[in-house]
Amino acid sequence: MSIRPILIHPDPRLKKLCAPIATVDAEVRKLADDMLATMYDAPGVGLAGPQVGILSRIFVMDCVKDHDAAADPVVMLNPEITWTSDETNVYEEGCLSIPDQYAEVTRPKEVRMRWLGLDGQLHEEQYDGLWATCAQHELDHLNGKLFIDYLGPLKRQMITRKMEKLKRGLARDKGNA
Ligand code: GNR
Ligand code: NI
Repeated sequence: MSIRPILIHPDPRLKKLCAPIATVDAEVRKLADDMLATMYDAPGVGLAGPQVGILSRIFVMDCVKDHDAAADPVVMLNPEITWTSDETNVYEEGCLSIPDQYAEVTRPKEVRMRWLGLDGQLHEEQYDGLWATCAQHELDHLNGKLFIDYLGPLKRQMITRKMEKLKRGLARDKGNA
């Protein structure tokens, strides 16, 4: 299991439509393992392929907040939303690719997801609360969409400028290492 570097916005790879996963093979299982390790290390509650530079329709999530509770890692391949509630929910969202920036996003409160599991079987489950928000946030990543795309242009531009500045600093630090 290895921790992979997380891409920081703006990056063209975070804006791409990701391709479906054709077969569940050893490479996909290794990728899922690495993504879970990377997510828990960050720490975050979700991580999508493009965030580690893999433009495939895969994401991982674990929204168990209670540190004493058992972990509940979920790996979704080729995920689809098959139903959304009319009722919406506002969540203060963040993203590992947009560090330390948070904003309220309105989304359906509940979603029904269908996906291919690492077991090669189709799964379907309904999610609520942070799980539902996270699943939608991750699915957006597979379609090249970030939570800041739901904000007004001014807020989005302010965050993007901060991230450009952060990346310039990181590049400079790397050069001086
Ligand atoms: O760790 C994360 N927290 C989070 C909080 C509210 C809504 C969505 C998320 S997902 C985020 C990790 C991430 O960037 N996944 O793509
Ligand atoms: Ni994200």
